[in-house]
Amino acid sequence: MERWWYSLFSANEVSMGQGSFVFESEVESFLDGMIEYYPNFFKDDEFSYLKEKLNWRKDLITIFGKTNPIPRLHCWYGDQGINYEYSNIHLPRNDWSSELIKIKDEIEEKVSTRFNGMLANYYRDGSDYVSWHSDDEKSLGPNPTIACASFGGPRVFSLKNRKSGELIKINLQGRSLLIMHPPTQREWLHQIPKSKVFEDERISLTFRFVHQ
Ligand SMILES: O=C(O)CCC(=O)C(=O)O
Repeated sequence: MERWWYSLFSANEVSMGQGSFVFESEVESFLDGMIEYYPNFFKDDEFSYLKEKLNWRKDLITIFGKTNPIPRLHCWYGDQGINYEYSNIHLPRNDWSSELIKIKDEIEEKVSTRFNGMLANYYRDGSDYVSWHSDDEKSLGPNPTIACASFGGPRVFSLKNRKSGELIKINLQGRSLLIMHPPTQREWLHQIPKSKVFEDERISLTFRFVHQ
């Protein structure tokens, strides 16, 4: 079963089925509050700063013996000693900038959770993507809260239930915040699928707490 929760075409316009209406609430919540979406969370779109100033990397990934570039750019920012690795890619740590700390502070205040690391992803166009996965690395503990800030153009974010295969899609807008509370990572996979239509560049910042 597939559900399109909604798509937002401009900051506050929501289209559902045939109709559209103005999105007035500050937050939409799905799956009994497990997922919260704040479409206009950030006052400013920090895309240009992030594109220019973050220490982007083009890493290689090996799957079933085949090595290819990862289909996006990425980089890791964290507290001293907080390192991150996924799919056998070790990401060198970068120090927080004051701009990143400001974004992190705003999110921590909303979520009432402390984060000590952030994985940034830069999707250059619709052919960049991240495939189905969950943020379930051991270092994140059994019940991680993941907060995902989006800047730049919109992209579809899909969630798939591990047991039932239920599919949910949310059109993530620039300046939005998506919070995945536990047990999202245990019960659902997520992805940013490849898109055949033109997509503006997008940067996501996913904040986590890494246990050392
Ligand atoms: O770009 C996104 O919104 C998703 C990124 C993601 O899935 C991740 O960092 O684990």
